[in-house]
Amino acid sequence: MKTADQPTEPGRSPGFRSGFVSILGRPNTGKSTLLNTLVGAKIAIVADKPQTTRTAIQGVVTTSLAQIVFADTPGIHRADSTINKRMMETVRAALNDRDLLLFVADASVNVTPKDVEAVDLLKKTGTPAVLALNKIDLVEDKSRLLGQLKRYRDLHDFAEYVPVSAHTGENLDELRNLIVARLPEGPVYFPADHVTDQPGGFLAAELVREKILLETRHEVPHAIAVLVDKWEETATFIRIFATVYVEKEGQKRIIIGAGGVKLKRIGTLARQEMERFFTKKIFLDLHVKVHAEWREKSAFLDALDWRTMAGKDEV
Ligand SMILES: Nc1nc2c(ncn2[C@@H]2O[C@H](COP(=O)(O)OP(=O)(O)OP(=O)(O)O)[C@@H](O)[C@H]2O)c(=O)[nH]1
Ligand SMILES: [Mg+2]
Repeated sequence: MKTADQPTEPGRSPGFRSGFVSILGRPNTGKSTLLNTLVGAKIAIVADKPQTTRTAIQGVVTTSLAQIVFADTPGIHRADSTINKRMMETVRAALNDRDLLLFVADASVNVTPKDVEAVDLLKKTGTPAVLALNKIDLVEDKSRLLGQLKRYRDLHDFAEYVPVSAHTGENLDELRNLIVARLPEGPVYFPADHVTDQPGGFLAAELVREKILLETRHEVPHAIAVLVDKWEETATFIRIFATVYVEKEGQKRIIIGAGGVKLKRIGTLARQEMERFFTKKIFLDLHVKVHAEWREKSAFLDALDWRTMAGKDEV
């Protein structure tokens, strides 16, 4: 499995379709889960908390007939802090120059004015959008889905309406085929085994953050950032030194837990998943540090984002 590859010299075969598709929607609707299922690899972290995804995550699906270059994005929300404003800048950037937009909505909750605002963002672009009404596995009364689809049809003239479940995989083949059918004929941008542009250090930091999100609640998930400080790799193992940043002493205590038990559990869960992804033995060394108001600090936010990662010295 390759990461951080540059596109190869584009090849082209007759009838081959390819293009760029952004995945957009309100927080927690299952955008990242959908990306992972479509790509067939866990490249974007997932949690039952809003604003899990903080930046654009690339995921590439390649078949013999087509290549879809997806960009998963942060959930559309009203931004207040510097980090939230950046997240919304990422969303806006992902609206431009795309062949298609994939709008993900949650079938298990009612449509709210915030969903209407989110759809308005897409409407302004004029780019065709497919609606994926996700989490249909949670809706027992399937007739409810018709009402939901109608609500979205009233909001926007979507190119397609597809009820799906990113968990069970229901209708995902159909969704993929509908997307491919709407892509132009084009080149092969990436080798067939390329799944993402994200560097290993970013994926590792994200996995640590995911395990913390699972273990914490209230304001703590939003106050966490993870940076890989050092990465030592051999043919058989990777040694990763990472720092978990929090904003307050109290949050540090929560993450470490009594006798360090919670931090140990977080480390074990993250390490196990890294071993599956990188297919090497992992040694993971985690430290927790307080960095007051890091969410407002531009240089620190640059270091967190895989596109602008500056390295620890510049943090
Ligand atoms: N039952 C069910 N749960 C789902 C489905 N898809 C996603 N989820 C759950 O919904 C929650 C949010 O999933 P994410 O993929 O992190 O959602 P997101 O839209 O990427 O969220 P943000 O990154 O915060 O915007 C997680 O608990 C997922 O397990 C689905 O099809 N069915
Ligand atoms: Mg996400």
